[in-house]
Amino acid sequence: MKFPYLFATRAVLRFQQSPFLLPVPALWTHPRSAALSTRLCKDDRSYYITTPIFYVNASPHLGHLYSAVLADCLHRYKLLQGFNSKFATGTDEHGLKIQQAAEAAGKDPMTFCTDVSKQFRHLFDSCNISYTDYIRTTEQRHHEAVEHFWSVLWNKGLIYKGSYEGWYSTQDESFLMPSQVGDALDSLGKEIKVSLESGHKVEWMKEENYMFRLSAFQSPLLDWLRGNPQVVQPDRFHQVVLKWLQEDLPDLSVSRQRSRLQWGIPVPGDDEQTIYVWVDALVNYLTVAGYPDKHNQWWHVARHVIGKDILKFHAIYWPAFLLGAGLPLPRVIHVHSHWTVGGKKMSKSLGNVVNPLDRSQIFTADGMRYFLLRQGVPDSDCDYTDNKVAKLLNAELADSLGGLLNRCTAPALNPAQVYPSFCSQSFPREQGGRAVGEDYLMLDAVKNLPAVVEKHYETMHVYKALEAINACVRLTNGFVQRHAPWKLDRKDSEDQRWLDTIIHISLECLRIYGTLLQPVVPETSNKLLSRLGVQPHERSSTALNFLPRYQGMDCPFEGRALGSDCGVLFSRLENQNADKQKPMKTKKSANFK
Ligand code: ME8
Repeated sequence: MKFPYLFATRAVLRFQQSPFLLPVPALWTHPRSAALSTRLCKDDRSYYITTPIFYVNASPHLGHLYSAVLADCLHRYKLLQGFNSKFATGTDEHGLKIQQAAEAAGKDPMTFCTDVSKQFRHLFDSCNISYTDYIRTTEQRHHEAVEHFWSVLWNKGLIYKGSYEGWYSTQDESFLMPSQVGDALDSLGKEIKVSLESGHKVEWMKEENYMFRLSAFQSPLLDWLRGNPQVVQPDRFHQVVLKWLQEDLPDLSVSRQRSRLQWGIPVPGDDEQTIYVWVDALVNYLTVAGYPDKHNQWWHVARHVIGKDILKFHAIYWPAFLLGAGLPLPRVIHVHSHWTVGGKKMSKSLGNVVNPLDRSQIFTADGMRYFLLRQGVPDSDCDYTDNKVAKLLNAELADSLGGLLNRCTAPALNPAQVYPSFCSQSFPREQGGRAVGEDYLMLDAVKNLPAVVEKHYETMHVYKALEAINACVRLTNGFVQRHAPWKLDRKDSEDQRWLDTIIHISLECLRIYGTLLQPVVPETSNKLLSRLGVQPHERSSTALNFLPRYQGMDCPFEGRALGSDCGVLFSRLENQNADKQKPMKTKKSANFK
């Protein structure tokens, strides 16, 4: 993926500056104090995470679900840690492309937006996306927030009347420099100009409108990024933004003539102009936080999950607007790469769009969540196939994790259906019992797992967290296999104690895995923890003390009855050759002894 230099030249932008152009007001004091204020509140237990708000011009696809699942995972993880977490998603409903899509559908824009927005909401509800706020930019609360935000920028002299002449992509709702535009042929063989980055058609636009003094923010933005090297993650995207900012940064057109764009919020005090859809859209994050009156609790802890396609809007325009308005900047912008299909971007014309609702009905909500988070790598694009989903889920959720639970709770090994006792003579802290060297290594790995997982969740490298959990599940399966408890003689009391110890340790491992997996596969984790008899209040990150009996402490679970058997943990998907997009049959997971 190449990132074009978005601000290569100023030549195409010609604007007349307002005769009343004010100096940038006290701007130079904001960047550092705003950035600093993001570091001061270390003990604050508030957490605020957002997804992009999605355009309603088309139905949701796999990529939209991916962003939502990533943000949901972080939100759920923070709740486990005892944070007061707010999580917002929603739909972006204004702009020319929505106006045109509604026209094409023969619906009035509001009905059209409501219909598609409901589809997004239904998808997210079906996949257990536990948002605390679902925002639509057509809501009154948002209208008020945008008007207020605009007025603040206007009153600070950061917006002036000018004229814009240049390329515009309606599909991307984005202005482009000539260096970002190339030649192409449309479906009828006609020559057109397209955005080199997105491939979408661009048109020459010449309009009187309002301009934002983006150029004044070049150096404050550079200071902010250099002073906060973790603010755009992963680092490769941080570097991309730094590079863009070293190019020219022209002022930005922030309105469109109302005669061309009616579907949007009018510029306060000028009914001839509509606010640019990206200003409108970005302010959604503030609206949810309670702007303009009640945003303080949330705004200084905001973090955004976005796809790489909208990096420029979030890492340049948005912080510049916020600095201009005197508001703190986001703590982190978590950027992820894209899902492709057959190595290509999903698009209606290629017919390769993956419908996430269909897929979640086939693979289950947890199955899709697990797949997306296990295979999705923020740094680089990933290719989707149904076959990969089936293979991964069978191997890791059905066989490895489900098989382990099955083994350790099977009535043949655990007829009393309790969390059995740990015997420290069988598994002493120093060698000498029945445990071998590899068993001690396994205990170390599981003990360290919560810290490893936390580090990866925090940086949104969920796939690494899942890789680590899965490696530990394999170690525990190896432990059970190595000691073959089904071969032990139950009539021999020493054997019985050792058998109980093996099962106790394995259940403790499963308890840690189930607790750590809650943000990723909430239903499966609930099933697992309930089967182990772990109560809801025993599932937070404070409960991640692994195997207290080995440390010489009491274990609250020892001797407790297991929860009732509620069937296989995760059903195997029978048909591995699933790319024909047929619904799959499921069958019970492999039954180990
Ligand atoms: O850009 N793989 O909305 P949008 C992974 N309304 N993620 C993908 C993806 C893919 N192939 N395609 C899209 C907009 N996404 C604006 C945002 S925010 C203030 C306004 C995800 O419907 C990814 O998060 O085009 C991307 O940034 C977003 O959807 C774009 O969604």
